[in-house]
Amino acid sequence: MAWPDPGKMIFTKAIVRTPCRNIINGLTTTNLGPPDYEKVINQHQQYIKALEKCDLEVLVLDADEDYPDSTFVEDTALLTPYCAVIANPGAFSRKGEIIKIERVLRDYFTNIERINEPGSLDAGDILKVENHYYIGLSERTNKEGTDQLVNILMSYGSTCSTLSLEKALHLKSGVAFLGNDNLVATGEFVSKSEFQDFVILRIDADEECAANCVLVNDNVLIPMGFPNTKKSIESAGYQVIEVDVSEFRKLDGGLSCLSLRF
Ligand code: CIR
Repeated sequence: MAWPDPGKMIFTKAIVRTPCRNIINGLTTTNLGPPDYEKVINQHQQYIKALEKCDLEVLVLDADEDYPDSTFVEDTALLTPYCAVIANPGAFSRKGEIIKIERVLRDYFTNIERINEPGSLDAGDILKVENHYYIGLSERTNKEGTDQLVNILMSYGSTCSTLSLEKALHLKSGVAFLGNDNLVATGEFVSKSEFQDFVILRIDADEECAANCVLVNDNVLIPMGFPNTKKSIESAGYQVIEVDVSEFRKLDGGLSCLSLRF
């Protein structure tokens, strides 16, 4: 079957989930302490405004107290121009998040695919570069999950490659594609052979959190408080919108994790 050329991704919609009060019990590898719920809600609202500024219609799902990490919706599904792939989160406490997300995605996608046990996959481990998908093998995404995803994506005419993560939680914790061959990268990703054909905008260790930025139509959303990253992305010709996600960072979350864009 011939599938349409993905071309430059123009997003029109985003799905976010209101953080639940139970977010204070979310998974974390940091020692930054629990997030402050009021600040969390405030930052989430600013995040929604930033997406709207990028001309996205934002669907805001209700908070789900059963799942402390459920505001990090990006991990639950991979949305492509051809299908939605429902992930199978690698962390046990997050597995059930996919049930409600699938119900929502059914309104927007005809083709729904799934990663099944024993495969596990967090969609934060997938970096889309036009019609090619880089898939990170991480603590959350295993070989079986990766193999299933490769089969699914290839059946829609896409290409894939996999790479192993050494330290980062998710692939997109440390790398972002900004179009025009530009890749923002930090830490272990700067020297990965898979990325050497890109123009790498290198983010130094003191601003490593800022590598989790997102191109949304004509803007790049970056986390607030990282002046060198801001300068470097602006110098590459992008319009930047800063969003404060410091409370989410306490749970290893960043900008991309907070929405599904399509
Ligand atoms: C977790 O550990 O699953 C959440 N606390 C953070 C998820 C962040 N998601 C992402 O980087 N794609």
